Amino acid sequence: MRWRRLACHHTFGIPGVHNEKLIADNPTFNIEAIIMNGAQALMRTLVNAGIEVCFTNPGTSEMHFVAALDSEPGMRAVLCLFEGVATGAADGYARMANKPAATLLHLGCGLGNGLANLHNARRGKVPVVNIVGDHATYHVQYDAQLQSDIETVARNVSPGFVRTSRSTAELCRDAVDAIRAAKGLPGQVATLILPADVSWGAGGIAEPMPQIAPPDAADDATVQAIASVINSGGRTALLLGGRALGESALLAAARIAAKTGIKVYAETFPTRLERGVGLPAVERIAYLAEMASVQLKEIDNLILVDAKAPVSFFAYPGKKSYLPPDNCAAHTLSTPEQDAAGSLEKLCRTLGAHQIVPELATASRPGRPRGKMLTAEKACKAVGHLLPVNAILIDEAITSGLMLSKFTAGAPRHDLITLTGGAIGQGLPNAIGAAIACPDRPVLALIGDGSSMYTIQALWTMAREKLNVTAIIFNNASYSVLNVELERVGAEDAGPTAKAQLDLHGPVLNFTQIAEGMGVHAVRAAETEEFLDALEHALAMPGPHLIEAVVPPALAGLKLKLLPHILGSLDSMPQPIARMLKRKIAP
Ligand SMILES: Cc1ncc(C[n+]2csc(CCOP(=O)(O)OP(=O)(O)O)c2C)c(N)n1
Ligand SMILES: [Mg+2]
Repeated sequence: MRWRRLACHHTFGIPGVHNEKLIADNPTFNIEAIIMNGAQALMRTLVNAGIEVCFTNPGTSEMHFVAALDSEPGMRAVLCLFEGVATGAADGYARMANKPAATLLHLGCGLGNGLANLHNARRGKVPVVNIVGDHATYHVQYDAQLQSDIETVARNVSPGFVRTSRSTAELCRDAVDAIRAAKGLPGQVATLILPADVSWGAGGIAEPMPQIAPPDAADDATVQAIASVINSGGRTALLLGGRALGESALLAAARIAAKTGIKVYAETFPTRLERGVGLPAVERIAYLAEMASVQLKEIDNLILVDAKAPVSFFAYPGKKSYLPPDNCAAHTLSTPEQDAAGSLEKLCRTLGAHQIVPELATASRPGRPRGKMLTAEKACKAVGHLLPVNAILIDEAITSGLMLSKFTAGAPRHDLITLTGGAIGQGLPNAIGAAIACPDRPVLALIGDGSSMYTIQALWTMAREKLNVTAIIFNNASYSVLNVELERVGAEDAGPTAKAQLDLHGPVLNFTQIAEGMGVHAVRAAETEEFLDALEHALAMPGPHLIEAVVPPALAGLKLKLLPHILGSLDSMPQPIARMLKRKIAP
């Protein structure tokens, strides 16, 4: 009935042909195949596969896909005003929904604008399905203005799946391959390039939900071998990454630790870490390589669970790149292709630890921060003091977030999302995706001022979609962390021009005005009480909200001067003192 009605009113993308005539002339034709163009069939295929959200920034070559949105109520389209917002939103969505969203991007330039956050998704093993429009196949030969090599742009972030669909008939099978590539483990960014004529062509055939085999846990021999390593008596640590940071994996790891006394670490920048009251507290490997070396110093065996052995974020003259000690052996319990939680549970049973009561974080919120002037530390303390139950916490606060983990360790249960690939501009877009994936959960995004400006347009989408996000932007008028890096790389003779490249004074950004200009309620807080009031208000009222925390850089003055010297001497200090200093500087 619905198809009949549609058939009478549309040309279904077949230029110059009346549908009634098409149907009359082809009585044996699959009616759905006649009436769906490529874009409509693709949309249906995505929805069939459980892809229900598309973060869009379209152009002319994507117009049939845009038009198809109205015929597919199962797809929520969310307009983003920069491609980096769309890709970061898809990343945040998948981290929280456990399934991919689609992006809709405009040719090579649009995809290129979205690359940094696709890079973060790739590093986080997060599934994303990019639909990138292209010129019609016959138009390519004319080398029109927007013509570019889209596949080359895509390959860097989508190494496992880049395909230009060649015909409308094949489009949905291509889409299924893309969805399979994205959703299988490890999750990845898959890019399907959609030429305009493949999109508007008639005869699109929607595909059903693709079947994806569940991942296997580590095999018995591997589990036995790892159990022997743990029982061998050497100092052993588990390093959990990727999908080993969810509740069941963490509980299994904590039981193993309670039974055997081994240490448990989490990777530096988790894709999604479940933490807070009732869950095991795991220590993350520090960002600063010298501190990570302190954490790893006396370890003989490092057991990797969906994680890589830690390496320094950057190379520094005279410093190590690979951080485990020379005599430490790395063993793999489970790879990113495998079931991390299942592997840990198997190991737990093999070690006879499955009945052990693990150590869990107990409720311990910090008190209300005091003192008139707001600092980044006090803002983090306020977040720990007020964090609502079941929050999603996004940390791109860079130096201003140094104390965040400490102050939220005993907060109610929450998820933590971090900057997996180091490409800043992730946090605000991630907040959009997380809020859409989990509309009933409060989202708090803590973002550095410098980082926020890469994708500040995210605020507009938050307002338009009425998302329950509280964005806290730390206005320290600086790329503060780069001052630390300037010292660490040994570029001592940096003059005023060099320093100006790290300084955001003149003009100082006014995030409250920026937010209001995009329809987001905003408050500027330079005092502790103002910040607390603003946060209490934001958490009590539906979002979005922006709180501009005007703070001095967390690492400045003497602290900044001393840091390189402390880092340089950690290795030669007695281990308890080195550990104590590490906890003080970056808990
Ligand atoms: C895409 C990208 N561009 C540039 C950088 C280099 N970078 C790292 S941190 C940083 C500045 C961060 O400043 P802000 O967010 O204000 O945090 P703060 O250091 O002040 O705490 C820059 C530019 C990066 N990591 N990623
Ligand atoms: Mg800053």
